[in-house]
This record gives sequence, structure tokens and C-alpha cells, in this order.
Amino acid sequence: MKEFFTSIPAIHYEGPNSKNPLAFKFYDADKIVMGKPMKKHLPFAMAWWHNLCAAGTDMFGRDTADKSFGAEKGTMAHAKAKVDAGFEFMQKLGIRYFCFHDVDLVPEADDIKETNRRLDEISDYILEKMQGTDIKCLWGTANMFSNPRFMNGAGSTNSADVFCFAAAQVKKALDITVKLGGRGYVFWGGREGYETLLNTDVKFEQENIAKLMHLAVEYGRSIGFTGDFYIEPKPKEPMKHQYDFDAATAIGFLRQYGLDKDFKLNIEANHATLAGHTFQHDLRISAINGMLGSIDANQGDMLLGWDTDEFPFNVYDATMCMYEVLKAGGLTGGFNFDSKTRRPSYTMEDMFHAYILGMDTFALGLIKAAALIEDGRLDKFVEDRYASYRTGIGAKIRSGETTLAELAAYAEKLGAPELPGSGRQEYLESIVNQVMFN
Ligand code: XLS
Ligand code: CA
Ligand code: CA
Repeated sequence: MKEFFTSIPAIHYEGPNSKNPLAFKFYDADKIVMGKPMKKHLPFAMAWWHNLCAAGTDMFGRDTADKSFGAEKGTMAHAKAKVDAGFEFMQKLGIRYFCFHDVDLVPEADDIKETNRRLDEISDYILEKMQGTDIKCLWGTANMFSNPRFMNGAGSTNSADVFCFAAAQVKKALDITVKLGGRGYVFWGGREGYETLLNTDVKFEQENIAKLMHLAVEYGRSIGFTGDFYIEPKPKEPMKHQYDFDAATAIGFLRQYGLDKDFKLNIEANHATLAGHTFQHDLRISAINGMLGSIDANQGDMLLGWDTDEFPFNVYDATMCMYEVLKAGGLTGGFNFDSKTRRPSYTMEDMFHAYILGMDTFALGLIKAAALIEDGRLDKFVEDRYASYRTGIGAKIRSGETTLAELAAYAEKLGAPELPGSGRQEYLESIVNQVMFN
């Protein structure tokens, strides 16, 4: 078998003092953290599109990286070379999952029958590659935003014919996901939104998105898909306003249309921040609603208002992410690096450096989040902060054994309540710093 990354050895853990750029400093797959090996806490996934397809093109310039992998782009030989390169890449890094869009795997043909034939061929090839490895599919999805037919959305399109094409792509992407043992199936509603209300029937469009999702659930279950469906919220880009704005909005939508039993959320860091939230916020909202499914691990740039999909580097954010994940009891999905190297990082080494950075960042996040939980001061503070609801009138409020009149009488008897107690934010932040740099 041809080796693609000839200058790159298998990447191993060498510890925090290593200066080897091709070694993990913090990700130690078998190290036990809170009773489980790191690799079980952190089911990392490679994103087919960024790692094997995207080559640095942006709105102002063409490719900087060579992702031909020795084959002519746009051919099935290239599609297969990407599979070979992808598997070598994952094996060298010890990554056990991948995520894909249908059109990341094969070049899309003019006729959907031919695209589907190509998908059959490539998924047979991937399945063969999977034999003898522990690599599996984390989730699959259909790209229903790049082709011009989806300019007005997929489920939300004004054209019933386009809706059928969306249905056909979802059906095929589900077939392939199931065939490759996928843990989940994602709907990212890239163009499920609008540019202007002057031409848009929002209610009609949202009902149709829900219909497409119901049809997907029905079909998926009929072919033996037992995993979770996910909505991946994002507020904007490419559309000005996307319906799955953030976690809270997506949860409301899923409940409104009776999809909440089959769906969870795939939370992307950069999408949460575009919605004006922290990554941790959207994770918490998902978790408390029982809907934290999977994570797209990346980060945005505070100075830029778009989806930069950078490799995660911010250890504070990764720590608070892992804090939420640990408290939620882990993920049924995983951590997909929906991240791309910067355009000037165009070499094969850069692809590895990027994943080493991302995996080390999350390993550090895991270690520090576990330390915060074991330290216990944050949990204790939050517990104490609500102590007034454990006895007396507070307990009656919580158990529902009171009336508005009783509470009003209680307030009148008090005359005035004491101040509710300091939030101690600065003190708590100093605990976080102490744990981070200890
Ligand atoms: C784009 C999204 C996309 C989804 C999958 O912003 O992140 O890549 O993860 O369609
Ligand atoms: Ca994503
Ligand atoms: Ca993104």
C-alpha cells in the first residue's frame, strides 16, 4: 500500500516536556482520568471535508495545499486516494472515527443515479479499509448547501422537486452512514433560513424541514439505524438568518415538531460563539435538556465575525467544554475536528501539527476539567448558593406546595429580604486559574 505521509511517523505521547513537533504532549490515549482512559473520554474524529478535501481556497485566492494525493482531482481514483490517505492519517494519529458529507467522498455527477453509484463504490472501498482497524464512522451527513439547487434551502426550499432531491441525498447518506456503522447522522441547516421575510413563509418552511426530518427518522429506523440524529445549530453564514440559530432554538424546534426523542444536538464551538454565546453555554443548554449528543471541536476568532473553523487552541474553552461533558456523563457521539489549517499552513506536516494541537488541547481540557471537579470548590459553591430552597419556604416553592398568596404573605411578614449573597465571580475565576496552572 502506497504511503502518503512518508515523512511522518506514527504519533506517540511523549509528555509535556517533549520538544518533538510530531508527538503528543498531553494526549495519552490509555491514561486513566476519572476512571476511564482518555481515548474513551475523547472519541476524536477526522472531518473528511477539511482534512482531505479543503486545500486553502478562500474568497480571494486559490488552493495553497496539494490535496491531490497523487491522483487527478474529480475522479474516482482521487476519491480512493483520499480514503487511503485518510486511513493512513487516522492510523498515524490514533484517531478512531471520521465524519463525512456525501460529496466529500466522491465527485458529484450531473445525474444523482451516477452519484449514488459512486457512493456505493466508495463506501465498499471504505468498508474494506475499515477491516482490521478500529476506525469507524462517527457521523455522516448530506451536503444540501453547495449545489445551486439548494440556493433556497433543502427542507425549507420553495421547490417540491428540490425537496425530493434533498430527500434522495438524505436517504443515500443514511444508507452509507449505516453501512459504515455510524454512531450518528447530522443535519446542519446551512441554507435552511432566509435572506428576507418579504419572500419567505417561515412557518411553511419550518414545517417542511420537520417533515424531511420525520421522513429521515422513519427511513433510518427502517434500515436499522439505532444511533442519534443530530441538529447542528448555527445562527448565520451562509444565510443571514438560519432557523437552527442556537441550542435553545433547535431544542424548541425539535419539541414543537415531536422530533426530540430521535434527535440530539451536535454543538460546534464556533457556531455557539457566532450566536453570541460561549461554547460552554450551548453545551450546558443542550445537556440540561438531555440533548448533548456530539461536538464539532474547533474555535472561532474573537476579532472576526465569521466561521473561521480554527483548530482548538484555547485551553480555557476546552476545559469548560470538558467540564460540561464530564458532568453530562460523556457523549454518545464524539469530538469531530470541524477545523481547518490556516491557508498559509499548507504542508502535510501542518495537517498533523493541527490534529496534534487539537487533540492535546482537548486532553488538557479533560485533565483540567477533571481537576476542577475533583477540587470540588465550584460545585460546593453552586450547591450552597441555592441553599435557601432546601428548607422552609424555599422547599415549598420547589415542591410546588405553595400559592402566590402564601408567598406574598411571607414577603409582607419579612418586610424586606436580605441581599441574596455575593456571586463571588472573581474568587471562582481565581480557583479556575489555580487549577489550570497548578
Ligand atoms: C458548517 C458546518 C458543517 C457541518 C456539517 O459551518 O459546520 O461543516 O458540520 O454539514
Ligand atoms: Ca460543523
Ligand atoms: Ca463551522
